[in-house]
Amino acid sequence: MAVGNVSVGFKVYCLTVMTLVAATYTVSLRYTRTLSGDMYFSTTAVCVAEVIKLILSLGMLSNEAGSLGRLKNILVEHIFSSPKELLKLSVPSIVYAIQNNMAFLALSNLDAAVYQVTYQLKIPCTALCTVLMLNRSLSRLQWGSVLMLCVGVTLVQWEPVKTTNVEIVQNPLLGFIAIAIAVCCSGFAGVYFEKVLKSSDTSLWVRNIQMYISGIVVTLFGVYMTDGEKILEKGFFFGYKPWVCFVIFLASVGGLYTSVVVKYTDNIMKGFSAAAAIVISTVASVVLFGLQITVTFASGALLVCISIYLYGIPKQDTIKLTQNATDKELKAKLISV
Ligand code: NCC
Repeated sequence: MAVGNVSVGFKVYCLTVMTLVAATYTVSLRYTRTLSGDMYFSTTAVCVAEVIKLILSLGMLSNEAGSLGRLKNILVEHIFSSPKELLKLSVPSIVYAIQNNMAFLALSNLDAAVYQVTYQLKIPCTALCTVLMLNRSLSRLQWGSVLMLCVGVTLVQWEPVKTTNVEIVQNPLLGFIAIAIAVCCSGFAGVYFEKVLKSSDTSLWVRNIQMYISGIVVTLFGVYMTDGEKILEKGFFFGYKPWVCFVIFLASVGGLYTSVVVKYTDNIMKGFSAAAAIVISTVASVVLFGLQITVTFASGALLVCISIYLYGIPKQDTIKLTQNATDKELKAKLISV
């Protein structure tokens, strides 16, 4: 996976897996939050996913290194002797920790389909972060499509969709606030990680390990602060039914595929995948939760998909790096992406 040049087939494979995982993840997470009975602590789920991602990344790195001796050298050089790099990667890990917890909060209060569509607001946010942090500029069509996306998302919420077979107490306002926070976190952390990854030749798996180490510390802090007392009483893995383990598994695998997608493709591809995930999770919500789709919702969802497509079209040709970009290596790498 870590070779510099990869085939188109491999990129399509990564995007497909990421999209299917993302769609399944959203719906499954929502399902676990609507089950009656003992409810698991979502903060522990976020933390366990970080641990699994760290273990899997170590496995991928050892595969890349080829021998235990080389793996040890890489770990000493990039992890144990690089506190500065660890500190650098702790920034996105803190932001992702907040985002991942917000996803649980939002999906405890909103339908999977509403969440998935509204969450696409991360695209303008990512666009803004890209312009500000990567010194890129966007075409007028791209900004226009960003506007169209906002209209689409507004339409989706205009006439609330009704669920028929979910009987839990929900607070939609809290759900939307959680999405707003997740949107900002996703945009910032995604662009920050991309910048760090593409501005040096350091392996993706090393970068992931650096990020997941602080991710574990940060999410453990979240566990302690939010559910500490209840966990002491009921246990860390309280309420871990098979579906919850499945959600954690998806969060881990999905996170790793996301990192591969960011390395080998770009935000355009990620946008297309997101559009596909909306359609898949909407269909799944109809089947699983009896979601009734209104005409307004359908038009809004369609606008969202079209805008994601339009946003993607010109990007490869029209991205211009600003004159004052100083990091030549980063510049060359961004053009080649
Ligand atoms: O929101 P999104 O991604 O930007 O969140 C990125 C997720 O990937 C993890 N990550 C990122 C970089 C990295 N090097 N390692 C990682 O593990 C982060 O921890 C974060 O969980 C999307 O673009 O829509 C996408 O959405 C998520 C997920 O559906 C939403 O965040 C749910 O709220 C998808 N994740 C999964 O399916 C597990 C992601 O694939 C795509």
